[in-house]
Amino acid sequence: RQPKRLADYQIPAFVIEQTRLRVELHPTATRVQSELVFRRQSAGPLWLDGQALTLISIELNGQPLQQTEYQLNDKGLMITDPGASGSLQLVTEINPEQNTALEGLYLAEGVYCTQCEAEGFRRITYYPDRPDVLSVFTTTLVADTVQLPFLLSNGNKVATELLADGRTAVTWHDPFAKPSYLFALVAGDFDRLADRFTTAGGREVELEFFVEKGKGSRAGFALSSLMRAMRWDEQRFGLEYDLDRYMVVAVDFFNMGAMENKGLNIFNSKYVLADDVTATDRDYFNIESIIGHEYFHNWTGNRVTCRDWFQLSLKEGLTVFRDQEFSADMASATLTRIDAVKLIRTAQFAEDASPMAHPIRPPQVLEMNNFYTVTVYDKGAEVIRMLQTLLGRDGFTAGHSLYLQRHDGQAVTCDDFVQAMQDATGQDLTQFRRWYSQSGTPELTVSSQYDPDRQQLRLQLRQHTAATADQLSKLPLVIPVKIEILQPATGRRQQQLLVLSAESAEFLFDNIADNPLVVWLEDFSAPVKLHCQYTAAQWLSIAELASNDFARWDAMQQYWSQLLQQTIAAAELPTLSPALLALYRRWLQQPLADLALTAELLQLPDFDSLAEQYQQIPVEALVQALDSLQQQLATALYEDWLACYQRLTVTPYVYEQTQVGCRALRNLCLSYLVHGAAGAALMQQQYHSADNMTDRLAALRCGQLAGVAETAALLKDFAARFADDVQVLDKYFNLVVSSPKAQVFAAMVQLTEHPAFSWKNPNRVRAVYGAFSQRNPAQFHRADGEGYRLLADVVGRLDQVNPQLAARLITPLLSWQRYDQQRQQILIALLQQLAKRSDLSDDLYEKVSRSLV
Ligand code: BAL
Ligand code: ZN
Repeated sequence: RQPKRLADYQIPAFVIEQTRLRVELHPTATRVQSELVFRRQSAGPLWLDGQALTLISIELNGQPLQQTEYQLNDKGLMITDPGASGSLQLVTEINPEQNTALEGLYLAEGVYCTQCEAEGFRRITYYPDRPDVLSVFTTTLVADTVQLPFLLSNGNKVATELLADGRTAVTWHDPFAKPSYLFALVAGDFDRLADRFTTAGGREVELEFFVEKGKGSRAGFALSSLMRAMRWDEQRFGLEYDLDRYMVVAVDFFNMGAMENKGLNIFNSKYVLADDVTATDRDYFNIESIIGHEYFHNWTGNRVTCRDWFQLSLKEGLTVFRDQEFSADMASATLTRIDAVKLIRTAQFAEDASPMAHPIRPPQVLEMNNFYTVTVYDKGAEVIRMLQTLLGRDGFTAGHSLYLQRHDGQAVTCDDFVQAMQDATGQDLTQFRRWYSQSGTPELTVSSQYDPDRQQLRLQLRQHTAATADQLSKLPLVIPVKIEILQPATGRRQQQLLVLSAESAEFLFDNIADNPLVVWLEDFSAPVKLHCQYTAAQWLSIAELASNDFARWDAMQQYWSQLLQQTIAAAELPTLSPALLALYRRWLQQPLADLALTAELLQLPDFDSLAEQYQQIPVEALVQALDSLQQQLATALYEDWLACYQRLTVTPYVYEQTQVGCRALRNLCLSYLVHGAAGAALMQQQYHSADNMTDRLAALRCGQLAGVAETAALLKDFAARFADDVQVLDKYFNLVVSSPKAQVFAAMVQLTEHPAFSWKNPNRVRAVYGAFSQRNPAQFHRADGEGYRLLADVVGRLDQVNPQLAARLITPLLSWQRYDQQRQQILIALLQQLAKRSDLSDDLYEKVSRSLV
């Protein structure tokens, strides 16, 4: 199998100026007529990608083409010389009902729906399915509108015609030239929720949400989030919406979170539907962030798109950065940052250490679906954030505007983006560009020396990036390091940005009167691993004194991580120091104004964050140490957890930040209290009295993770109460599979027999097996390999149904080098078994083969 390489990029031989589609919908035989108006722009044949299509007819300029005039294979269709310009008419047939891969056009639960990014359009008709072919689309959908009253596509609705046979033909025209990956169509029956938005420039926009019948009332928050996102992009970046309509459709069958198709976003229902009884604070946060993300793509992705798929981070890194900035303004800035950093430190650092390591602009790809990764998205966003830190907010905003102005309507590269930043600010970003081509996690080692006689502070910084699976040699990067110099004795403090661009550097600070304490990497100003030899007392001081709230949380993470490393190395269980207990007590008795931050400060790091410190992960030791710390904290501070829990008053549910913080802290207290004598009663009481999903679910989760026997009855009640609600059932599945007890395996078998479970629905499969592998370290990493075998079976079974999903689920099995000999042997055997299969999809083949190199 041949990967594609960035270095081989060539401009397409033909542009498609107009694309006219007529799609006659039928469950098993949908007919797609297309007319492509083409013009040559360089030498070469006209190549049209096509997969799983039946070609019915082909005409060039109105004349049927003979079979000798074109070549057809299972990847596409080639016409050697169609002339300098002309029009090609094609008719193809597809089977949406059989399409369980959920790429291209598929039919699920009575809704026709498309997913074309990255290469799904080629499953609808033959087409140059690459992002640098931009075309103006006119699309007619034909269907029985009694069954399918809403026939939607991109742009503006321009005609509706009742046909003689009783069907209806609805035509849409999108005036903005776009690549095929942004094409969408939807046909179905929905609840519709609508509103209007007036842009800063006075354009009236119709906003429409289409959701499962009966759930229209749950789309209100998403709709209001969309309006906030539209206003925010005007105010922060001066960007207005450009069409008369903005439509969002929510479906339960979807491979990803959402998709930014021009004027017609398609969303996974879980990121649209919310009300207080069924959605948690976290769900509300995610909905606002993803609604924002897809909306922001309208400029960063749609108006200016990618030249080729290697440039994916051009739109995704930038748009994740934009959605993070939006969430920081709408919700809590500190918590938004903590969330983003947790993801980098767990999933992204793990990806760097895995056989799938790649830079944010990968140089080669076999299956593009495998590169919608935390590296491309989230490390990509960190790279954009570093540009903002280095150039300043005004400089960054000027660069962003120049980029969009210069490239509006074009398909461009990451280099074009950096060039615009450089041109707008006059700063040389030559070395900075290495972040795009170099993979791996840089390690930043820092130290400080204070000379009291000279009142001088000397800071030393050194960077090193270890070889990764894809790349042996590494070069120094430009690393912005935000610091604060604290002088605890006098309370003086100064914040500073250091820029490390060589392998090592020293920085001198004069007039430092007292022995200082340096807070390193405020706000996680670069995606690096920090090595800093502080004592436990110093970490606790930073957690108490730093000006930067993120840095306070980070100091607690470093504190716990260091404690666990030391005790695990000594083969001991950790114990709690009086200083730690005193600090925790102070925070519990007098929480900070930001209760959500207080909750984060009082929470132990999770297994994955701690595991990232190790080349070989000591699974049992980490699980035991975390259990032990949880128990010790629960016991030592029992009265304080209880008093804090009882002091925080419960008010009728509203999703707003003060209440969110209050619930977070209260539920954290409960997570400790469930280990004590009164725990079960408190948990039951909270479960039954909650007027919202956040508190109800938290009660269940606390009980489930602590192994409280009474949880079983509550879980049963929960499943029955929400038996008809798949969004909530997914939460139930998550809970069941997070049980740290061995019975979880039998419970998972039962879940697959649940009437709501379907192997064809990615949400259900993720809710069971994705959650099991990601949230249950004790059972997933069982030494006898039972967890690994289960996941390998599931992946093997899913590959034929939905290869994209299978390849995502396999991720935790790939990093066998990170575990001990016994686990390594089990994992290698499982991967080898998969590798032997001749029918393996490209998606799975790429991952399995890279892991076995
Ligand atoms: N473009 C795929 C979905 C997203 O990142 O918005
Ligand atoms: Zn995106």
